[in-house]
Amino acid sequence: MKIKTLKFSLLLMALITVMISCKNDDDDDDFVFVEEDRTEQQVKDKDSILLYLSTHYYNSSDFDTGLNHKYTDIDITELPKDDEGNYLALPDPTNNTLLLDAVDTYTTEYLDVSYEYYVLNLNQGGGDSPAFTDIVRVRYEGTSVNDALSGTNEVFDSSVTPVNFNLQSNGISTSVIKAWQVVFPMFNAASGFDINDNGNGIVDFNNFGLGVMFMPSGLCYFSGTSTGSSYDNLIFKFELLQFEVEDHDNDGIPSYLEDLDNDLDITNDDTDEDGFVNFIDSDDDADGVSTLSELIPNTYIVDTTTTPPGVEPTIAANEFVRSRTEVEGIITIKTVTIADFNNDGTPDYLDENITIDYNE
Ligand SMILES: [Ca+2]
Ligand SMILES: [Ca+2]
Ligand SMILES: [Ca+2]
Ligand SMILES: [Ca+2]
Repeated sequence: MKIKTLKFSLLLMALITVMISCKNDDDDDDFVFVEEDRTEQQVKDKDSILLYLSTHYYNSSDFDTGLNHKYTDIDITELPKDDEGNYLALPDPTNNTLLLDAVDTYTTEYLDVSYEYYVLNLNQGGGDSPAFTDIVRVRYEGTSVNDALSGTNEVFDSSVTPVNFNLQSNGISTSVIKAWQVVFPMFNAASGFDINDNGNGIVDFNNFGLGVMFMPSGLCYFSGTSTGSSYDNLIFKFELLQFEVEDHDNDGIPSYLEDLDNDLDITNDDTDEDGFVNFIDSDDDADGVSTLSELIPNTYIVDTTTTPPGVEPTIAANEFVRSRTEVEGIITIKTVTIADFNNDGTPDYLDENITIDYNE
């Protein structure tokens, strides 16, 4: 039922898009929006970001010890200049480091363009790492390289309280920028947290991912104006606190596993070619048995009130937790496991010739 609504909504959105497009054709003769070429823009953006990284430094020695620094502890400062505006040497090099000497450089392909981006890793984090389709809980602050280079340092977006973002849009919810989908899986979430004893319910996270990303406009809003201007190269200071594995179509298969060709894009995998890609398709092989029913269900009951207390099961690599509840020391964990009835390497939920319903 939920999926039908989703499909209908997607169809509705497609229709609305068509209607808007038609309207534009009729009455917008005087204005033609032309987007910059992505490859050419990336060359300009790379120059801007490298200029920024070679003229700004951060308070590196503050991060030499300790695992719980905050993004608000990160101070990025422009190099001092002489009277003619020429940059001077790095002040106090014992405690400061030029960003260019501190970041790691990476490349990623996106929309047929090879993008270079830069990450300052101040703490990797001690927990697990999110997949590119998961929901992340973060604190962050966003500024623009272009602003900084022109002498302004406005924060266009931030959250000092933890906030959740889905790294993969389902086509209805708004999508985060590609930059976040690329960078957050490089870090680990917190190893754990303590409830603050002030009684205010505030949580102190331990050993979380902490860093700064320097991202070209093509991995951000590109020609969009969410930051106030187009083609902004963005800087995000961030803390990766927690994440939750996302299963967009709630079919039991985590969304990151619905990327069958492993190209880190789940919008191009459609086993049954019905127009609904696998991560929003509840019957991936169109054999009439839902994907969830083609997985083997299991329920574990763990009694932690006994002596010695019950021990939680090890969850297999092809097994996924659907729910977990704890009532008076009794933990109930419901899982599903991928089945391959005829052992041909294609799991039942992607094999249209196998129609076993494991819920019957
Ligand atoms: Ca894919
Ligand atoms: Ca499909
Ligand atoms: Ca699916
Ligand atoms: Ca099926």
